[in-house]
Formats: sequence, C-alpha cells, structure tokens
Amino acid sequence: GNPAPDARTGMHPIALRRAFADHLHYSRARESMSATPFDRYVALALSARDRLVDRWTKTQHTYYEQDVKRGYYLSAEFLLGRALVANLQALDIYDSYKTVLGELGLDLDELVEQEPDAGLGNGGLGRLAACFLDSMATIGLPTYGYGIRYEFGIFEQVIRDGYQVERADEWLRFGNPWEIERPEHAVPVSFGGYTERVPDKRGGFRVVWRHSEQVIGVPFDTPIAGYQSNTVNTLRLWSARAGEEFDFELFNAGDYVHAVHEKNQSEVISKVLYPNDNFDKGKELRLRQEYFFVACSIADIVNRYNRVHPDFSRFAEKNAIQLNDTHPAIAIAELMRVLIDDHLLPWEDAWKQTVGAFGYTNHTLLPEALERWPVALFERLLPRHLEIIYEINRRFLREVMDAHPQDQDRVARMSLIEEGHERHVRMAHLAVVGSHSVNGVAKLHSELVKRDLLRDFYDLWPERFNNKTNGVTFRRWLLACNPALAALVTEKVGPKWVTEFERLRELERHLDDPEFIERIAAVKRANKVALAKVIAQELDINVDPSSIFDVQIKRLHEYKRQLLNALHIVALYLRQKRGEQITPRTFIFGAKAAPGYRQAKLIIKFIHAVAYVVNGDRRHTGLRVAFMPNYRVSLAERIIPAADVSEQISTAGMEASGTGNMKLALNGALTVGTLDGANIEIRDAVGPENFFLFGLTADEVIARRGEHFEGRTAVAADPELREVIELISSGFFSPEYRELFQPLLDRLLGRDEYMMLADFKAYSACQREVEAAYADRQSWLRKSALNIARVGEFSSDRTVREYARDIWGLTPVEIDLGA
Ligand code: DL6
Repeated sequence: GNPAPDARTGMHPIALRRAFADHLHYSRARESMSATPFDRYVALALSARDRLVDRWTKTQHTYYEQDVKRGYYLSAEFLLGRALVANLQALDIYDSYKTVLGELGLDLDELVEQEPDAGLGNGGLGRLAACFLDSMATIGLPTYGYGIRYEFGIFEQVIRDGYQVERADEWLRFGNPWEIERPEHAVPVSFGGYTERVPDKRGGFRVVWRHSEQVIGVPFDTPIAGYQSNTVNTLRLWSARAGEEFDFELFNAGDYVHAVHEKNQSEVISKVLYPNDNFDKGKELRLRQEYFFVACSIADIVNRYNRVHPDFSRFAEKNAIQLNDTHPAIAIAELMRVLIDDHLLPWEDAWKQTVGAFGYTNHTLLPEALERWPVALFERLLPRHLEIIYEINRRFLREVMDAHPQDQDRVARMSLIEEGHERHVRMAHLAVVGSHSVNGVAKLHSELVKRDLLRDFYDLWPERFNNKTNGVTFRRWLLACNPALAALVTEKVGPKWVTEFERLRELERHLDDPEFIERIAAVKRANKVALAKVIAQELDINVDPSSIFDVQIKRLHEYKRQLLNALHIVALYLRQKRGEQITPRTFIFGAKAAPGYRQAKLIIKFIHAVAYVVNGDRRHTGLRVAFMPNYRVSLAERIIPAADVSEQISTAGMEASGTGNMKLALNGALTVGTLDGANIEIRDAVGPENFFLFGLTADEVIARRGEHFEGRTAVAADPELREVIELISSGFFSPEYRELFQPLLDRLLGRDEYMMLADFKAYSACQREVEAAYADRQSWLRKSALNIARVGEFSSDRTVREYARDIWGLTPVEIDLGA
C-alpha cells in the first residue's frame, strides 16, 4: 500500500510524521539542520490545524444549512494561553505525535514551550471566556466568540529589585499559526460627526449618521475544537486598519506625513489590552476599542442572519448574544441603530428583537470597576448612539414612573444617565434594560446583585435575574496540565470523565483503597518536585518538596488580600525565631499588578522583601517564599498540579466568583478560604470537613464598615498581630528606607477597608488547623482525594449547558463528517 497515506490530514503515525516533515520543508523552508525549535513548533501546529480544517468547514456549513439558532459570546478579553496541546488532545493525536517526534529525536514538551501564550485578557473574566469556548465546542453548541485581536496582550512582568516592571507582550512577533486572516470580510466602523434627519420614501424621516472618521475591522479567525468531537467553532478577533478615506483624501491632498500619522491613529485601536483587572479608567481609546469590536461583530451577525432571512421578525429566535460584562454593552444601541437606521424597522419591532437576543453577565460589584462614560465623550464619539440611549431611557423611565408614580428618587437611581456636574452613561443599566437575562457568576454574587447593586431593577423585573455559577474546563485544568493525575483518574473511573464530569464522583469508591491514596500522593509529590525544579531555575531558591506547597495565584488586588497572606508569613517567621516548631511551608505567589495601581505594586515589593528575609535566614529552613514572575496561563498549568493549599482569602462579598479556586481543588489542593464567591459552593460540594474556613461573612463585613471599624483595634487585641505590625513598622524589611511600607500600614491601621487586620486572627488560627491536618498524612490525602472527586459541578461544561438551556435557547448540533 501507500507508505504515507494522506499526509495532509491522515491520523496514522506515518501520515503525522510526513505532515510534520512537509510543513517544516514547505511552510517554513527549513531542513532538519537549519530548523529552530520555533520552526518545529509551527510545523507541528500547522499539521494539527490541517486536521481541523475539514471539521471546521463542515461545522460551519452545517450551521448554515440547518439554519440553526446561533450563540455569540462578545468579550473584550479571551485569555487563551497556548493552543497546541489542547488541539492535539482534541484531535486525539497527542500520544501519536509524542511517539512520532520521539522517533525523530525531538521532545514534544519542548516544542510546546515554544508557543507564546495568547494573553488577550487580564484575569478571571478573560480566562472564563476561554474556558467557555472550549466547553461550547465540546458540547457541540453553534456558537462564536467575538473580540479584539490585540497586538500586545497583558504585559510581561519582570521583577527588578523586588519591584514589578512591565514589558510589552509581543506575542505576534514570530507569527501565529492558528489564525487565518479574512480581509474579504472586513467591516467599516464609523466614529464622530453628527446626525441628520432626512425625509424617507414613506413620508416620514430617517436618521443618517454623518461620521467624521472611519476605520476598518479585519477579522482573524481561530479554530476552537471540541474535545474528540467533530465540532470546530470560530473565535473571530478584529484588528483595526486605516480606512480608505485616508488613502484618497489625505494622501492626495499632499500632506503625506500627516496622512501616515492619521493612519496610525486608527490602527492604535487594536494595539494594546488595557491592563486593569476589576478597574475602569474611563479612557477614550478604551471606548473606541469597545465600540470598534462591537460594531464589527454586530455587522457580522446581521450579515449572517440576512443571508437566509428576508426580514428581522425572527432575529431573536435565531440569535443569542451574551455580553461578557458591560465592555460590549454598547452592542445594544448598535443593534438598534442598525435595525432602525439601516434596515428601517419601527422602534418597537427593533426593541423586541434586541431585548430578545441579548443577555448580560455581571462579573463584579466593585464600584471602581463599573463602566460609566462621560456623556460629552459619548456625544463626540458616538452621537447617534447617544440619541438612541436617550430614547431607550425615555421609554424605560416612563415604565418606571408608571410602576412607581411618586418616586422621583427611584427614577434618578435607575436612569441610564447619571446626573451630576459631569453627566455619565451607566453601562450596566443599559445592559440590564436591553437584555432579557441578567446573571451573576456565583450564588452569593447573584444574590448581592439582586439585593444591592441592581436592587431597583430586580424589583421591576425579577424574572430577568438568574445565577450561573462559573466553571473551568477540565480538559486544560486536569487532563492537559496534570497528565499523571488524569491518567490515574482514567484508570479508576474510565476515560469519560473528560466530558462527563459526574463520573469524577466514582473516585469516592476507591477512597479506602490505600494503594489509590498512595498513588495520589505520589503524583502530587512528582508534581511538586517538577515545580521545585522550575523555582530553582527561575529564582535560584531551593524549596523542599516535602514542605506544604501553599499557593496564591491571581491578579494582585487589595480585596484579594495577598497582603494578609504575607502578614501571616511574617507571623510564622517570628514564631520560628522564637523557637516554636512550625510545619515546613513553601509559599508560592503569582500575580500581576495593574501598572497604575500603586498600592498593589507596593504589596509585590513587600512580598519580595519578606521573601528576602525569610529565604536568607540560614538557621531556619522551614519557610520559603517564592514569588514567580510573569504569572500567566502557562505558568498556572505548572503551579496548580503541585499545590497542597489553595489561598482563596478575599474579603467576603468582594470576589464575584473566582475560578482559580476551582482549578486548585480539582488538582487536589485544600482550600483556605472565606465565605466569598464560589468558595461557598465549593465548600458545600467537597464537605466542610475538607475545607479550611475562616473570616467575616459578607454581612459581617458590611456591619463592621457601618461601625467604622479601625485596624488598630484588632492590633490592640492580638499580641501576635502587634508583633507583626511592629516589625514591619520598624523598617526591618526595608532597612535601606524604613518608611517604605508605611503606606501599607497606614491603610491597615486606619479604615482597614479590606478587613485584613479584622480577619488576621481567624486566618492565623485557621492556618494552625492546616498545619495540624497536614501532620495527619492519611487524613490529608483523603481530603485531597475528596476534593478531586467532588468538584465535578465546577466544570464549565455544566455552566455552559445552563446558559444554553436557560438564557440562549441553544441545543447541540451533530456534525456529520461524511455528509
Ligand atoms: O466571572 C469571572 C471572574 C470572577 O471569577 C472573578 O471573581 C471576578 O473578579 C471577575 N470580574 C472581573 C470584572 N472585570 N470587570 N469589569 O474581572 O470575573
């Protein structure tokens, strides 16, 4: 027979080997002597991509042919990380390629390391979007992701003298083998100018937007493969290019240099991701980014619908559009504009389709994260949208007044426009009014949305509000990142757990089998040894794999309380100095601070200062502190499998959900946590005896604030805490400048807004329980196994199925490759 059957798409090892060689030769023009590791990575990625193409085109064609209802996930962020392993596993060729490459003397893991992370997001919100894409494709839902192709994603963090320094993330420098540019589907996007009423054919008038600027959105498509299924969905990211107007008008007018400058101005729109997590800076360029990708996406959605539908009467029946926070909320006004101005629908008809299509997910209660745009800015950039928002508001407030005739305060509270010396558009209110569904991301969070943040809206439309507790994809966060644990799980419960999370429960049957428990321990041990090696290489710190690996990995934020963790490390250090016996522990941190967030950056410096003292203490070796620089998806994949303890210690009521908490529990770490976000549901699932709880509840936090609690009160009542604060205050951790950390202490001792001192004693006591529990090895391992077995419901497959059923009205579509 043929020695190389179908090298382009065949799955036989011979075909795989040939495909890799062909791509190295024909796509990279390299011989095995001249090829770099990156060339080999690209050759492998292209071989995988080839094998997705048939599925991809078949999937899209099937959606078209069956005219299925589509779901659209609009998100300013997709924190994808690397794609190679996910795609090889989706295609079920990971093992074959490992062998094939091995025969060529190549190490697959080494090629995997060549891929830069796609870091198009800040933290939880962007990573959730990435997990959802994976789940939607795996379930077989006809969905699309829409976002921005940032040329620079989240900055690269380097540490200099304990301080964070930011570097540009040039992730596209060497090219991206996964994306396909589709200039033929480019969309013009307008900004500025004014609106005009012109007579229409029916004796009425229509509004025309005379824009002053135009940019072009060019789509780049990335395949999103379902796990071992035929579905391949599309993530479409928009890149900004200068519009043709520049070429004709400005260039011909002779001012070449000015014209090139203007061209640059329009292309900056998709240059860089704003590096703020849970914070809105209100920059004009940010509003441009939001409108840019929303206008492109709505145009695309409407075009796709229009190809098969003669009018818009079935738009909402055929399209579900989910807003990932308010960043894309302008889509509500944009769809109204397109339907009314371009397609001449009456307002009522357009509004019915709009509300029917949109759903809004809220991801935060923090006031500093809620988007409010100055009306003046809106008017200058998007004059037509402001008119539409005013009209939405006028009709909406009439409804409010009908329901509450004498309540002017309520009307002012609910208005889409916030009055004041500068008027603002409240994007969350626009999102609620223009959507048929509003959801929070964990039970507590959804309750607080109804009770506090959007209470008036909940009064008016209780049926719109619902909860969708977050989840994470088990493909990346167990199967790919922890192959040894995944293999053990598969051995015990079979391979189906990868897509049927309920099966993890069956692990509980093996809990009394000492051999199984020992193997879990061995896997954890090996993962810790591997991470210890990375820590030694990167930080030149030797850590003991038998110590407790205590992990806090997430964006740096005061409410996430990395500082509370650091204060406790200081307390342990003092205990050790006093000669107290402490359980050896390695504290591992990973966190980026927003470049403009001074307090957060000072906390990074403080952790490094504590690490310097603790790690440098030659007489005591029990404690180690490792701050791992440039925390990102691919680094999380190495840290999480090695964790014993998961720090989920946010001030209660402030972390909407958290998702790292789920990943760590899934990999057998025990949580030290507050009753916040999804921690509450994780504790319920794994059992309170397998979770270390401490701290004030959300209601207690509110009560304390009402009582004007001050941190110094807690210090006065706790000798250990006093010693900690005094040591820092003495300048012990910053001898070169003793007041360095005074800004941290001032906030703690005063309002203690995040209740770090208020919760210190409880936290410290809880950590003593952790030590005691770790000392009982068998019991600890059992708790660890129970965490793995019982967190199935935190699969993003469950979450996405709930969205599909309750909000989107979507059902899976079978893709037949033979058809
Ligand atoms: O829902 C995903 C993720 C939650 O897990 C985090 O708890 C929450 O902080 C985060 N929210 C944001 C809000 N950003 N804005 N705007 O990132 O969402």
